[in-house]
Amino acid sequence: MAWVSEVGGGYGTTIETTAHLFSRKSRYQQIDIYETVKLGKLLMLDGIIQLTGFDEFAYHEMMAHLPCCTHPAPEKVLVIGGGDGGVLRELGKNKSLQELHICEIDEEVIGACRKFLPETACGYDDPRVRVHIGDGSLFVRENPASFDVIIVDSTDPGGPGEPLFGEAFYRDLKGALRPGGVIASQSESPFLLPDIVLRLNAITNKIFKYADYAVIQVPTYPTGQIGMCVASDARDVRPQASELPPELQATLRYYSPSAREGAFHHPLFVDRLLQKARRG
Ligand code: SPM
Repeated sequence: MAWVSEVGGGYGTTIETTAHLFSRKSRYQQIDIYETVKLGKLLMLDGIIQLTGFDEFAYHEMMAHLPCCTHPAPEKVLVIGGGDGGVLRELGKNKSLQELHICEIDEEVIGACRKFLPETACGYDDPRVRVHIGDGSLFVRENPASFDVIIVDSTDPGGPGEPLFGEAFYRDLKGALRPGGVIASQSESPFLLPDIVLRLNAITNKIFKYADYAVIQVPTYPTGQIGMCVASDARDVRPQASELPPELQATLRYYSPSAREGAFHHPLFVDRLLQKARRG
């Protein structure tokens, strides 16, 4: 038995493991996959918890279905990052989507997850999936007016995901949307990283006509939650624009119209942070 930790900001999250299934330094980052005592499989990149089998459904359902339900009729979706395949798995449940593109910089993350996390990486088996290996920030610049929904499933800033936290990238994201398009991006925890939450919300409010911030409960992320920016030039992003088919909704454990509504309601300190972001 061994305990592994994500540490930072003066404290840490520690998980008890039973086996170290995969460990490799790729060209971009350190990739580790563990079997744990209580939380199923654990994926870490550069020592940062990306998912556990225990609660990955919460993050992946919200990141996939919330933006797709913000668009009235999405057909073509792009995931940037998300090499573990969890967002793809959720998108694959939506049969009205026609093309599921993913641009992941680190091919070795995909290979490791397909081998050791098949419950999550099964998303790659969908025939609508097209995999692009490369830098997501370049991919969106090179593919203008191409997608109805773009989902940025990044790790934390500081590693290979660093370009995905800047204003230039968000301008390119907007440029890669088709008319009516919607973006959603991993936007950190307001308890843990309020400066990043402020920065990302200031960017989305500046660039898009409509922008908001939703929080997802994910117990194994430090502070137990993570946020997502949602933005569009076409419509307010809080209301649900399209329904999931009942047979899809029945497969879910987190996303629902009421969970969506609740995710946009915040405690005071977060509301104040978002007001500050709106002022720029
Ligand atoms: N598909 C799952 C990938 C998850 N990406 C987000 C992980 C970031 C978690 N960081 C939380 C902040 C503390 N380091």
